[in-house]
Amino acid sequence: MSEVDYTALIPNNVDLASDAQLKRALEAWYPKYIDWWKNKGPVGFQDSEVYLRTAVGVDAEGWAKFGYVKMPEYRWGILLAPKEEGRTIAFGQHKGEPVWQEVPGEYRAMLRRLIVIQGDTEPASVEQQRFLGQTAPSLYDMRNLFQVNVEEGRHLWAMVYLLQKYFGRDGREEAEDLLKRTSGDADKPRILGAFNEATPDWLSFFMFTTFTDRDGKMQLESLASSGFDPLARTTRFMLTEEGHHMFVGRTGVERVIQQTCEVMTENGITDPTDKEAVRKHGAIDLATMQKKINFHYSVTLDLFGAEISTNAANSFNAGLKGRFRESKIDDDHQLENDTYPVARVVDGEVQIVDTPALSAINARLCDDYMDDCEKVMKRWNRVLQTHGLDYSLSLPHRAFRRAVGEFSDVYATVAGEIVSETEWHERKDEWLASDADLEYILSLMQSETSPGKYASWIAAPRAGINGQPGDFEYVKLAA
Ligand code: BYC
Repeated sequence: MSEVDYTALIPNNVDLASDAQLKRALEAWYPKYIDWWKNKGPVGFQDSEVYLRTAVGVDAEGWAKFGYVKMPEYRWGILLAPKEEGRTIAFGQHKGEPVWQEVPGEYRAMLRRLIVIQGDTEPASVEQQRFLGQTAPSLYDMRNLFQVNVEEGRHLWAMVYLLQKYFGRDGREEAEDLLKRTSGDADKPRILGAFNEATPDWLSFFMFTTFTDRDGKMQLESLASSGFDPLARTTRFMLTEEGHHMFVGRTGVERVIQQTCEVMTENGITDPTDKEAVRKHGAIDLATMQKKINFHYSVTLDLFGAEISTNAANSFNAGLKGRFRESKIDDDHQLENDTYPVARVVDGEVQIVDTPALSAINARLCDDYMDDCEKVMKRWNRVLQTHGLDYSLSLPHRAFRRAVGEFSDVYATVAGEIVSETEWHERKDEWLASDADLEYILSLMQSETSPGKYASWIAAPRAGINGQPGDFEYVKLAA
């Protein structure tokens, strides 16, 4: 079944109507979810009509319809990519066996942990972004924020479905707990570090959706090859939504760069490091953007876990979590005799060390992520080149400012040079936005709600959503 049943309270393509127990569990969870949405989701705008897309099918083409929706009435649902008949496990010790339609008993705890961690990030990001609607630089951006938010909500539904359908009472308890932890909360924080950081301004939001949602893509890609078929099918559909989130981030930052370049060109500013000259015109200087890149990228690298990880080796071996685009990799997909080059600290410097490939699964995924991020940097730098600016943005070294893994015990510069703790702290303003920089960004966060108008620090997008014209009213603000 690939069409989505919208007549049910919970839209779905999993024939929920025929599973009374699951239907009851999900219907009992629904009001708690709505409570969470209203209390920890977007502040304000709950009565506004937002031009949102809703999935109506899971096929590659035409899966979404667009229309005005009040966010609490969004049709969150359970959508799985179509089942592939005859699918077999693609990697690990069970390679070649039929995929599992039920949870394999021996891997129950491991699988539950992966699903809970994935599920925990989704509401966390909504919580992190909850105040941003109030300072949106345009209605177009506000609508994109809310689209991202409702879809993260749907991704939570996706994980809750798996927990409630396949993990019995434990699963129901985990589903409740997903609504109880809160981003940044001192007592009950979200599980992973980056999801407890604040997202106080729109540049942070665009950086987050560029870098942290891209971790989402990498992790979902690895789960999309899972031998546990319901997880693979769920994550495959989530990936189609994730694409838009990264688009919002990448083009968001690109538009900020574009605006800065235009301000520099129009006002004859030739020194890219002259931040005051740029700020005088209400734009964001390039050096501060570089510092924001340094922060968001390094925080996100930590989300890959330790480069060398027994957890990752076990979940690969078990056939639960593969690598990025596992089926396209040309090797035996079991890795028992393979090695992988991992960057480690040896004798006070970063060296590449051949390591058993199974234990280096996280390192490899992180490398693939870095390659993907480099492509983004190329696109951003193209804007600078087009404007003839002699400046380029770059990713910091993998060892910079790490809290998890190989580099968590050392202090490294953005170039990867290991320095003393004292030197690092003395120099950190060279690499990270200072309080004054962050205050400047915050001072720019004034909402712009006239259709077709944009705040001073960001350029208009190249095209509207779903082909809409430039002055389209993406959010009809409630009176
Ligand atoms: N913060 O063996 P290790 C997304 C814990 S984003 C705090 O190094 P492992 C999204 C770890 O839990 C994608 N704790 O790592 C984006 C473990 O604890 P226990 C989310 C951390 O397990 C934007 C211990 O340290 N999905 O979708 O190999 C918006 C040792 O762990 C952190 C997933 O991550 C950290 N950063 O790999 C919305 C996929 N890192 O269990 C959504 C599911 C590690 O020993 N998760 N720890 O107490 C996983 O695959 C793995 O759990 C991880 C860690 C890749 C996260």
